[in-house]
Amino acid sequence: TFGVFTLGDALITFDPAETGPLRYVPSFTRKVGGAELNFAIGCARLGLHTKWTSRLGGDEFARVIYNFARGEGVDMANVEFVKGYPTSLNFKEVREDGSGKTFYYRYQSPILTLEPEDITEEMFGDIDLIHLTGVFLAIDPKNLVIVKRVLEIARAKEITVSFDPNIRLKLWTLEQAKAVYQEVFPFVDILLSGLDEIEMIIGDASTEALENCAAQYDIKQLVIKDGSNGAKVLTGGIWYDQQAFSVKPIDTVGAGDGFDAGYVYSVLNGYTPEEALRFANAVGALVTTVSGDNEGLPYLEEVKAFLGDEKIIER
Ligand code: KDG
Repeated sequence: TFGVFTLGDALITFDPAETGPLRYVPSFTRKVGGAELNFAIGCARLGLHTKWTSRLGGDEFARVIYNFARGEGVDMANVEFVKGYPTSLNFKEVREDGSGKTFYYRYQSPILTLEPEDITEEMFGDIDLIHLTGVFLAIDPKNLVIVKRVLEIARAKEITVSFDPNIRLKLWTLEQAKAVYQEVFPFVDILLSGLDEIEMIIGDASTEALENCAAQYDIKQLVIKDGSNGAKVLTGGIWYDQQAFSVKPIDTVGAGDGFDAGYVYSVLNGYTPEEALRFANAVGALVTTVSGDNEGLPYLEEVKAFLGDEKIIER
């Protein structure tokens, strides 16, 4: 099997018991979230050996996150508990169409204690791909130093790097984000961006602008995710695209992370660009059919059944 490395912050996510404005929602279900952890769980469910590097608080919620991720089969060797730091919280508002809003209580995240020296070459011995996202970078300016260290190790060891900008304007400004992405993009092999996000970053999502972006940063696969409109990839100078699957979304949060996991799985397994987009679209679609940021992430046989490639006997 292939080895995947990611790093990032996790949160306790409070999913609303009802749709509609948060102020009218009296009860919530306690769940687990965090973009990079969602990705890690997605990879683990598809059968990849997935290492998640993180720091958790010294509270009860930290245990919830740890046990949840471990139960999902994520490699937790690089995860430590830090006393005195509370677990960050995320209250979600979900609308009827499954889209939502985020209300963070994220002021002193335990991941602030992660230092560049904590990243060692030994962590990457069995790693074939490194996946990073903009959420970790948005949490603290120091995290760019950590990410650069990871990227330098990736370059030295010739490990493929995938990156999702995952813009969170509640955590930093677009100007800050753009300045940091400019430093990261030259190291990225596979860029997995939402259409709206790439438009924000490069100011224009026309074919020409995207091709210039890929050329400027030498991005081997520029993947553009457009939700229910499907996805496309520019690779080897050619565009490929695939329509999205039609599902009834309940909660769209985490769909992009699921897509990333599906795409990475496909690349590692040598799928063609069309096959990779189709597989990743399927994972993203399935995520939206279940409430929670990662509960809907499918196991490999579920994706295959969804795609009609294999049958699951249900009764
Ligand atoms: O991509 C899903 C994430 O946004 C969610 O799980 C919470 O990590 C999170 C964040 O910072 O928004």
